[in-house]
Amino acid sequence: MKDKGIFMIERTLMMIKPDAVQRSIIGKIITRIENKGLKIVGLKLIRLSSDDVDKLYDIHIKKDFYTKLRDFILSGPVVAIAIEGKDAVSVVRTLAGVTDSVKAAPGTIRGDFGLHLTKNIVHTSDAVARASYELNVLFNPEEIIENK
Ligand code: FUP
Repeated sequence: MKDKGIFMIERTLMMIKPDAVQRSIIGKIITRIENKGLKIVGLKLIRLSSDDVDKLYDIHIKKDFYTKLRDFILSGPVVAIAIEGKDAVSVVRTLAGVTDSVKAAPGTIRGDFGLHLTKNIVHTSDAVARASYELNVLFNPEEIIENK
């Protein structure tokens, strides 16, 4: 639990999902990260392997929606973004909005750009330890660089 007014410089992962890449809204999403004052410290367009998806979503593998989710993530390229800044994990999740785009508030990425639960525009890490794990799944160490 953080004290009031105390913040941490954190790193987190945002992944722009195939629906958003296909709709050519990569730039609009990246602009929101930059407007917020967060720093991009890693960025690439990639196609994930089935193994990558299993690692990224390991906690969901047994769930009934998993096959649909994996097929969707494999359906096209994604953009992996390593982000650094004050309380980056929670700030980036706030920028993304709640998981179901139908329910996500206006002003959030999901709230402004989508109407789906599975095709929900972006993935974001939900905790510092999880961010470290997920960044490691999608980036080689040398692909994340200082950007002061
Ligand atoms: P989030 O942390 O907001 O990405 O949400 P979750 O970890 O709860 O869900 C992971 C992914 O599974 C999301 F992209 C949405 C998808 N999902 C479904 O497709 N169906 C469900 O019933 C729940 C989640």
